Amino acid sequence: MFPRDFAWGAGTAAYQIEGGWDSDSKGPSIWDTFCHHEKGRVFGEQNGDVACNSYELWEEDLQCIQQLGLTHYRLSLSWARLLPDGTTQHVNQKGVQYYNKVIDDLLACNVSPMVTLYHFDLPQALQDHGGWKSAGIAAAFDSYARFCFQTFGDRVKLWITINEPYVCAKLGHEDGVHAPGLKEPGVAAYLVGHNMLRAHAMAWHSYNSFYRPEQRGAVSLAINSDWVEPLHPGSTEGIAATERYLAFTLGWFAWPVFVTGDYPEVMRSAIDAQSRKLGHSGGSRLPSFSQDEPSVLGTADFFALNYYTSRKVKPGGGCGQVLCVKSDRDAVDVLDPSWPVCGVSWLAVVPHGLRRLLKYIKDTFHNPAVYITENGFSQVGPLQMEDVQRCEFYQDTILEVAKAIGEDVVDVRGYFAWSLLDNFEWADGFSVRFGLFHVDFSEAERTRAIYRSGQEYAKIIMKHRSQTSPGLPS
Ligand code: GBH
Repeated sequence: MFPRDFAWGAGTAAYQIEGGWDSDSKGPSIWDTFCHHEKGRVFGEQNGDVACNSYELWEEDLQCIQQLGLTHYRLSLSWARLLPDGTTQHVNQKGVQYYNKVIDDLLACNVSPMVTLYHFDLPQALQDHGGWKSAGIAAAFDSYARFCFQTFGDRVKLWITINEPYVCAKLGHEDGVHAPGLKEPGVAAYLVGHNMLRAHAMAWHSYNSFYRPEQRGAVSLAINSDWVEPLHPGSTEGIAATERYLAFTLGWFAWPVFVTGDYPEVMRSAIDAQSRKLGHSGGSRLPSFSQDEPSVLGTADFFALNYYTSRKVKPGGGCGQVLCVKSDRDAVDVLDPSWPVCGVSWLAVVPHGLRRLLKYIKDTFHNPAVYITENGFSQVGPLQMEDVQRCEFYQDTILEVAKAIGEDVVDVRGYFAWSLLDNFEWADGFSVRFGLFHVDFSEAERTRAIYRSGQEYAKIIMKHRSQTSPGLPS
């Protein structure tokens, strides 16, 4: 059912698990600043100062990884831990040592690392120079990426440059609910998304020219997308709204990289039409790619998808007389009442949406190799170690992945559960738990304990690994 070398993984991100926020001369990141100084933005004024304390407890994480029988582990590097002021002028050797140990330990246990360079935690020093809104950020990211390829690329063969540019752009610079907490609707998100694509493309070209010949790895960016369908399948407006919705999430980043080197046409025309309607003068709010820079087209060696949920879509939504992404998109999403919602309000459980999205990706983006780099199920409120719903969720979802491979012939290469551990869930703090392992945040030891769903995932992995390699020693 699953290819023999299928990647069975789980993921985490540096700020969500590491703690050690100022240990060993780590520099502050925008999430440190956001949590420490912005009142009322994060649940219970919580922060990632300690989180799971993985900076000190890495070996316990490794035990969890082994207990699950993972073949792959996805982690992110803290840019400000490696380069405290964001630049390669100052390298923090303690940070290098930490990640060297993590990578070496994984390999010693026969687990392959997938490494994300950027998972929401920009060095504050770079934010002070304009952050992702400034054009210069792309070169800074490229230097950081080269440093990482140079330092870790002899052992790391799967790279994600940027995690979820959509979330950084929209939640961080339009809605202001993520760091850096800017609320500059209708303009900043497009600029930030653009600079993230430029940064990603520069890093991919650096890898391709200078590191790939020797290191032979693969580089992509992780794109988050819900599966969407029209609320009223017979409505022409509904179908058009659904297309716009997809263009403004998945298409925003995948179209330039996989199809044309530019944004989806429907996205630009919708933005420009809205600008005209509200009398916005000046050029398009959606930047253009310069001919003088290396193209973003073709800068992904595989498709990295973060999928959590599905939506029904109808036309509408906006911000009155203010320009914003929502009104540009002119498409609102609603939850189908027949879909159960787990934990957080946004997460409707729709495993079949993943299969449909995978088929859509195959058909739209030229049949790429796909890694599902995140997928998970949260719990909120009364804690259940016997989390049977999440067990079902993983069974159902992995079955849909199997159908995508077996029946729709999508080239899926791996599946990464989100997350290895309960962790700092951004604006929701520690109130939302995505882990396969429970972490007790009330005590200093941060004890990890496997959930029933962790045991279930381990069983699934064991079953498939033995089925897919008949007769071979593991
Ligand atoms: C992922 O994003 C992140 O990569 C990961 O770090 C995180 O822990 C994980 O999700 C679980 O949340 O509150 O109505 O504005 C997933 C994509 C997009 C899902 C934004 C939540 C917010 C909906 N996310 N969305 S709302």
